[in-house]
Amino acid sequence: MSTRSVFQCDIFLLQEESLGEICFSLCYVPTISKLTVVILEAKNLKSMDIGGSSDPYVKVQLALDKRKWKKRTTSIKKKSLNPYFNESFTFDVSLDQIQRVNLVISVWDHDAMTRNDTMGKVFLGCDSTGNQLRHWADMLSNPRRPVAQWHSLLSAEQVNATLALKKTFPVPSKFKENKLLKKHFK
Ligand SMILES: [Ca+2]
Repeated sequence: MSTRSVFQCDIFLLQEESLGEICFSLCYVPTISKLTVVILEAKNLKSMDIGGSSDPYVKVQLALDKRKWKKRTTSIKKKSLNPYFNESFTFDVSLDQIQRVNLVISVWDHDAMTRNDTMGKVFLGCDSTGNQLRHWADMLSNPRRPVAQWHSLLSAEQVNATLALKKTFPVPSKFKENKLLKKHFK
């Protein structure tokens, strides 16, 4: 097995750790510069509280040019691992800005006495890949039509690392091949 395929295997295993899934719809209307995100529902979330449940709510954040830009949150659903939200958020985002935006969706467990905890995260937009990028591209190619899709939640650490990596340390494509590393360690 080559170094590259071992690395890909590790990423696959990380993504397999189940943190549940979230379903939301996206709709962009370029003529009025409106992005609408509807948080529909989540399922199979992790239990965070004693008693085997959680009190989930969802944060909807926009990052423009890798900086935090706009943020909204849903209501809290008490004691549920399969919450139904159906809450809609509309943001002013121009056609120029929509090309440079990342949408970060995170699920949190509300705690009355202690700090709220993140339960999982996913991001879509100009820096996303795979399933997330597909959903984003579907939205852009179908203006005015809401496009709903399920997404597997990832750990907050994993999503933050991906976003931060691109922010501070863009890796040139030649390094991704690992040729330089192999040369060094021969
Ligand atoms: Ca809680």
